[in-house]
Amino acid sequence: MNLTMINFTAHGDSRGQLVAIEQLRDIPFEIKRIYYIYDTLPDVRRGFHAHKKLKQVLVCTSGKCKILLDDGREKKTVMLDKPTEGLLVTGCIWREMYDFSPGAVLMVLASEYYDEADYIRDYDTFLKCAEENATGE
Ligand code: T46
Repeated sequence: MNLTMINFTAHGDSRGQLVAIEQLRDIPFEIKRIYYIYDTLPDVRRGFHAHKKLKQVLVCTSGKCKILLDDGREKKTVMLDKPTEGLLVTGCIWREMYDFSPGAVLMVLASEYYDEADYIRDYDTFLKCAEENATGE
């Protein structure tokens, strides 16, 4: 599984840091939705699903958290701990988010409006979708 990390430029000066994120420039899709996850307890695990069509970039703007990515053949874990770094997640990838540090904020830039029909929440159904993706069916 190839992971794509996107690095954002920090415009720092004596006052602090600023990161600007622009669709189709910094993000390889039009951004239709932004949501963020916060106030998450340290022992909480979220996600447990894949998406059919959705593309997303995950940025931990404050604190840190881990993202488990599973393409049905391989699992990889990514630590997000920089507000200047985004993780691109496209295709049929199972994801779990965990080990949120106190005060962590996970911001997600998404290519589509919220649509429950785009979620694959059953792991066996995900495995079929992942296999179809891998074989180009
Ligand atoms: C994903 C990971 C990284 C909405 O009403 N609108 C939204 O745009 C979203 C994302 C969620 N919701 C509602 C649906 C649930 O009642 O918020 C509640 C929590 O959502 P969910 O349980 O899906 O949250 P996570 O953290 O398991 O997953 C989320 C995204 O849903 C998902 O697309 O990739 O973050």
